[in-house]
Amino acid sequence: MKIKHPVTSSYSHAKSVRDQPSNKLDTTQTFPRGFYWGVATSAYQIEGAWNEDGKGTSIWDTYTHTPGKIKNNDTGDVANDHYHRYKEDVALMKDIGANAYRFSIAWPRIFPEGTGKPNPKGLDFYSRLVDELKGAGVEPFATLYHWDLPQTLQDKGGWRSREIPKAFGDYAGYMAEKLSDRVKHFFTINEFHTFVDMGYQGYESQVGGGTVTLEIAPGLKLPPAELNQIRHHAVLAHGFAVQAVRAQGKKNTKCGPAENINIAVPLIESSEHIKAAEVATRETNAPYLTVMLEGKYTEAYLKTTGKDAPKFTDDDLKIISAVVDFVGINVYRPSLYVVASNAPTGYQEVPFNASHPKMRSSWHVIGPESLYWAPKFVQSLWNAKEIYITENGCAADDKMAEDSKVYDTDRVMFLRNYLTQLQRATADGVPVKGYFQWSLMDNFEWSAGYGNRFGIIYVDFKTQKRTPKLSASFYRETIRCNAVA
Ligand code: GBH
Repeated sequence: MKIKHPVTSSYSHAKSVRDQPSNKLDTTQTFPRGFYWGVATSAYQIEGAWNEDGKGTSIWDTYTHTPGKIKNNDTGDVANDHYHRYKEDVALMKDIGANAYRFSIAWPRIFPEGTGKPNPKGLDFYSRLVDELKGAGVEPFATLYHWDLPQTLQDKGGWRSREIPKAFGDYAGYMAEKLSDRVKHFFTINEFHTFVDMGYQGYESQVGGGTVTLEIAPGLKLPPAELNQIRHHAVLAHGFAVQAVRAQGKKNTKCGPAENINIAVPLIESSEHIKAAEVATRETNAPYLTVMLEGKYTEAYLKTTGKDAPKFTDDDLKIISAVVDFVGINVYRPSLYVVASNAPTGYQEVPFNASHPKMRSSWHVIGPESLYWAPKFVQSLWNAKEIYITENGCAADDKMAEDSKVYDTDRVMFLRNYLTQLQRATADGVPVKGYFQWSLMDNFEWSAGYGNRFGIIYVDFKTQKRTPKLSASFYRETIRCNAVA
């Protein structure tokens, strides 16, 4: 019997065990028709060309050029040289069968000073990239901010300043005006939670035993009141951007956030624990997704922050909660919760056992069910009509074997388990429209430098040679069948 593959793609279907009647693909386990199977990257992590074609300096240029900040003092000066090799990289996406690509735009390439006069050469790069993608049948999804703030804006106070949200809105509107003839989906800001907490406070993570300090650019350590104000500015910037994309983009241009939502996973799947985890999801994301999607800070958030609560107006809340077309969430690790009827919150977070399995990154405890509960709660709490998994993936100790192949068996295991849970969510009717694997290729992993490899394509950073790993074959087969391979 012939199996129908819901994903229509231009490359020919190889024979696989699934095409044999005895191993017939169970169509109840497929993903929805028209599902976007994507790969993701960000500008600073892959582009290189840090001072080419009129690009302004970003806080990441400054930060990585400061000795001692990054492992091995690695920088993104050259990175994957994607700025010059984007055609080769698009061809690799096409070969995997990806039908979507999430990339980010470097704000200082477009506005070298953050505001004012745009740089046509910067825009031209993204315009050529988008054309290349469209030509390859890969739908472009653009992120407007993946942490590379123009240095001139940092010099004016960075995200502490209320001028940044306005400047971000102007830049967002400009990009929508220039690209929305071909780009139909814009993400405003990548990981509010991470860029604020790790950039402006720095904090310690204690998962599975050891303690690691997590910090990213600009590497400041501000007190709670300033931090809460920055959080407020970040969501305000998102709101201005949503309004601007809508005002200046062509009709049907869609816009939403890409947040690393704190994923509260019920440790035990019974109704009381599930309810507790749902409440925890709402409260632990109060200054980010919750205020964006509800238009108000929760009472508990305002109470716990007290005198350090952000200063805001009713108008701010209206802007912050500008209606989004979709909610993007990055899913890497769970936080575990149980019900706690005597706690004022009603829930309790459970620490990870020291032997809890982890991937290569110090913070990366494994929990496949986070890819079920995260979208599930985004739907149940906020009635999201469209959800994207804007990132999911892991770092592993990848080495090239003597036969020049990379056998990342652990990444295949990781992806299979997580994707099975995502399928469970779509089967439940959770409106997940697409999934972006982080990352297309190994790249500059922030403070960890080039040591932590997140790609499904291996990169030799001396030669820039790209080699698809075993996980790329797994992903190709998953896409081809529209079901976990
Ligand atoms: C994302 O960072 C980024 O968007 C991407 O650029 C990056 O390369 C990728 O994922 C892989 O790291 O509280 O223990 O979770 C997200 C991951 C989220 C990792 C916040 C560190 C804080 C420690 N980060 N997390 S913990």
